Amino acid sequence: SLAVDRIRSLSDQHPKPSNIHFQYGTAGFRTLGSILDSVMFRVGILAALRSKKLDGKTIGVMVTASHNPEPDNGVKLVDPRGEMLESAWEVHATVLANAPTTDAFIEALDTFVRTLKIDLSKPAKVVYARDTRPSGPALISAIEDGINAMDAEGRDAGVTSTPVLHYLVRAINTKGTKDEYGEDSEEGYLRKLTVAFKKLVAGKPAPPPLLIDCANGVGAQVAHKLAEHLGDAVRLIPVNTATTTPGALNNSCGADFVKTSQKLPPSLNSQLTAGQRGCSLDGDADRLIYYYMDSRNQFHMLDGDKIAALVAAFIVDLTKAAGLDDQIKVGIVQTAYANGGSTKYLSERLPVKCVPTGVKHLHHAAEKYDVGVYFEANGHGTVLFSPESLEKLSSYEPSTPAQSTALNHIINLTQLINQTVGDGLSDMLLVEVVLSHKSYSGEEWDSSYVDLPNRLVKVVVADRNIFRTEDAERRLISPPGIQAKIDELVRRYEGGRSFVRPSGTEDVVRVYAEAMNRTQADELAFRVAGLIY
Ligand code: 16G
Ligand code: ZN
Repeated sequence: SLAVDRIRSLSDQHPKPSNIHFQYGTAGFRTLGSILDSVMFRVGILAALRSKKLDGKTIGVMVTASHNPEPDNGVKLVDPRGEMLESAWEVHATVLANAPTTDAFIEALDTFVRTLKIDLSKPAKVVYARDTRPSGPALISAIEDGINAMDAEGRDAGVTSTPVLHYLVRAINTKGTKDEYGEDSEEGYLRKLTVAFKKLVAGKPAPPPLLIDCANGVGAQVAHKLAEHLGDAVRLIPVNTATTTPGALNNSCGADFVKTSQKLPPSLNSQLTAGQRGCSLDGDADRLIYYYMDSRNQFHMLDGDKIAALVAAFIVDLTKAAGLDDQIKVGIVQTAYANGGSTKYLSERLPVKCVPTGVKHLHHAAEKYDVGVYFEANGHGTVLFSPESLEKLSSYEPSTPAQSTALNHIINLTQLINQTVGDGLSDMLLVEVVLSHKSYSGEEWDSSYVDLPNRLVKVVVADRNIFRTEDAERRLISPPGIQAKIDELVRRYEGGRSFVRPSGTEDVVRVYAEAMNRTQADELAFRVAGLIY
C-alpha cells in the first residue's frame, strides 16, 4: 500500500498554492516557475506510479518551458518508448495536481491507485532532466521528493535538451534487447548521431560553416559537444549561448522568435552574410528553423514545412534508388498551420494528413505510414520508420551497387534521426545531409514551392474554452454562427484561408490567415479576429 506517512510529511513541504488551477496541456504543465513546486512533487509521484503501472519500465520527466520566457517553467512526462505521455493520464495528472490539501491529495492518490489497479509492489524507475532556467534546480528537488515518497529509483540526467531526455528513456528501456536504441547517455546520443552523419556525408565536400542560434538555452551546451564530435565533417558555430545571463533565454532569438516575427534575430544581423545559411533552436532544442541571406542581403526563412518537403523528397528518392519504392511508402503529417503552398506542393506528390496541433497527434498519425515525415510549421518534427520498414531494410538484398549505396544511406538515416520526438540538432544534421547530397544552397532548397503570405494573431477573450473546433482545428463548431462568418470573409480573398483555435499553452485564441499577398493576409487575419472579440 501507499507509504501514507512518508507521502504526507513530504507533501506538507510542497503545499499547493490556493486559487490556482493547473492543467496538463499539450506541452504538460506550464506556467510561472515560481508556482510549480507542488506540481513537481506530485509529478514525481505520478511518474513513479506510471512506472509501476508499466511493470517497472523507466518513465521520463522533463522540466522545461521550451520557447516561453525565462520566468516560466513546466514539466512533461515521457512514456517508455520515448513518446509523450498517454493522453488518458493527462487527465489523472490534472486531477492530482489540483487536490487542494495534503489530505485531499492522498485521498485522490488512493482512489487513483485503486481505479487503475496499480500494483504498488512493482518497482518504479524515473529519469529526469531540466533545461537551463534558473527555477530548474528547486523544481528538480521537488520532483526528487516525489520520487522518494514512492521509494522509486530516480536517475538525474542533469541539464540537457528535451530530445536527449526522450532518447535516454527509449535507450534505457531497450537496453540489452534486440531493439536497443543506443547507449543510455548524452555521450551515447552524440556518438550515435555523429557516426551516422559522418557515414552519410563521407566523400562529399565539407559544407560551409553553419551558424546555430541556441536561443541562449540548453541547446548551446549540447551543440558545443556535438560540434566537438563532428570535427571537420561540418563546422558548427553556436551563437546565442549565454545560458547564465539573466533574461537572455529566448529573448529576441530562437526558433519561435524567427518563426513568429519572420525575422532574423537581431543578434545575428552582422553574422549571417550574403549566401550563408543558419538555423535557430528553441529553448529546449526540440525545434528548428533554417534561414539564409540571399545575394541581395534579403532574409529568407525555411520553416518546418520546408524541412518536411526537403526531407520527404530525399527519402522518396533514396527508396527509389534502392528499389524499395513499391514496398516502403512515405507519407506526410501536418497541422492546419502548414503553409498552403507546402500542402499543395506535397499533396501533389505524397499522401498528406492534417491533424490537430501538438506533437502527440502528429507522432501518432506518422506511425501509420511506412515512413512518416511529420513537422509542425514551427519547426518541431521528425521522421518515423515503422517496425516493418526497419525489418525490410535489414533483410533487403540489393541487386546493384547503386541500390546497395542507397539502402545504406536509408539505414544510416534511421540512426541519424531521433525517432522519439522532434529534435532540433538531429533535424539540423538531417537537413545538412540532404543539402550535401543534393548540392543545394539555401536558395535552391527554398525554390521547391513559394510560401503564401500569412499572419498569426492572438486574441484575448473572456473564456477561450467556449471555442471548439473540428476537422483538425480547421473549423469552429462553437460558438455557433462564427464559422459561417469566417467562411464568408475568406471567400472575398484570393487564395484566402483562415481558422480560429484556442491555444493549448496560453490563455488566448489564435487566428491564422493566409492570402495571395501580405496586405490581404494581414487584413483577413484582423477581420477574422474582429469576429471573435
Ligand atoms: C506545444 C506543442 C507544440 C505546439 C504548440 C502549440 C508539444 C510538445 N508541444 O508547444 O507542438 O505547436 O504547443 O501551442 O506538443 P498553442 O496551442 O499555444 O498554439
Ligand atoms: Zn521546445
